[in-house]
Amino acid sequence: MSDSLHALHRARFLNLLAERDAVAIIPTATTKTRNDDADYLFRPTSDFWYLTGFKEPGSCLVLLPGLEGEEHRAVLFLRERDKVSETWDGRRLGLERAPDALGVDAAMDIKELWTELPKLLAGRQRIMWRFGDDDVADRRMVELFSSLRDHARGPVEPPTELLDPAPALHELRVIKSDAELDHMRRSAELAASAHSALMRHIKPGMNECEAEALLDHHYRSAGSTGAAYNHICAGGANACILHYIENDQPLKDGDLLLVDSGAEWHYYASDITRTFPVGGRFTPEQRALYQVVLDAEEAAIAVAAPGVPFDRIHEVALGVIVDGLLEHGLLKGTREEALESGSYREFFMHKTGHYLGLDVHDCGRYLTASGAPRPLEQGMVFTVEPGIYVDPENMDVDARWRGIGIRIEDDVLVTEDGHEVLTTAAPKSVAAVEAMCAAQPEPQG
Ligand SMILES: [Mn+2]
Repeated sequence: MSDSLHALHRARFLNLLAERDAVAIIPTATTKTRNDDADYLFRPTSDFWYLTGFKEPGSCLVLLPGLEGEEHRAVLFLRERDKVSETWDGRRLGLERAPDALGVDAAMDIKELWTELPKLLAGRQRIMWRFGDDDVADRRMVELFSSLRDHARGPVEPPTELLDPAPALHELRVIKSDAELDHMRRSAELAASAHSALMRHIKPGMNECEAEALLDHHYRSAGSTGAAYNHICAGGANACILHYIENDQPLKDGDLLLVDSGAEWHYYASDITRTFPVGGRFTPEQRALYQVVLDAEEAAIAVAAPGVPFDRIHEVALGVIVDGLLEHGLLKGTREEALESGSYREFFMHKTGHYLGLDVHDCGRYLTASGAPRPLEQGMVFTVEPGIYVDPENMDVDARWRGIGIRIEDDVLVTEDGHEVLTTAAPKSVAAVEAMCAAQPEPQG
């Protein structure tokens, strides 16, 4: 049976293509060598997965809106079945089973892609193809374009326009359907339970790598494809390195552990950050800054609703962070001066959130066509993730603050009249975090 989720996405995109009188050619990812003859684990591109729900490498989708009242057609190119290859490298769906399994109209051998495309594209003027992902395929596309032009005869016009499919396709991906939200909720719940398990598990003397291992164990043993991105498990001052992924240092009593990790479920991402004390109790300085970040995060989430401009989320969080930094003497002067000069950037150097979906930094525009901040819409999912990071070498602040890095991040769905936080199951108040840290670890299977 075909998966209605992907069939729905395909139908929507085909309608857009029909409006634009364009065909689209959407290849999946290419396999990448890790070292010698070992490859990185394959993952389809998000655009290809969105439209097909098919995860085998060596695949390409061709979408052909019907000409003059004909039906739209979806043609999938994929690897033919092969006993020897399947014995060595794994099962293949194959051409015969693909139409029923995936709901496409026809299946063709990927080896024939570049010889079949000229026939499929005959009489089409606009072709959507994303340049820049694969040099070899880009060259073949240019050759195909040129060959169609050279061989155009009589009434058949050659193609005249090559367009990027991303603007149209990525706009569809910004608004999540209920079926997509089911996957995103599952991803969020899985990540939230992993963060809770980690708070119970971590003790002084463990290593950051043990935090990473527990997250992987949690995700994979639940049947997820794994982590949605490289986990950040940053003890102490490592938290001040925003994309710290070495995760190989010992965890000390008195330090915080910042964990930024999300699960991937049906290739949909969650993205949660929690920061908790390795020894189970915040120091007064850690608690003070933690409360500022938490207040900022909750204030920013509170304003999320349809019609609110996306950058309002950041403005609200930033205001609370700046007030807190002033209150604790980390910043000098007034709120206006700090905002005007950007002096806060020493402690809060990133924005407060991003779209979330098949990609952790999901596609979609943050501005309207006229360049204004884009209003939130029902069905958008985005993260809210303010932070405070005090560089351990910052000699302008009192020594007791140095090396504290805190971020708190939740995943927020815009609903019809407000919002829903998808990641509430991960504790975040000071009391709830300390209580979870004090709880007994779950037995590990
Ligand atoms: Mn994030």
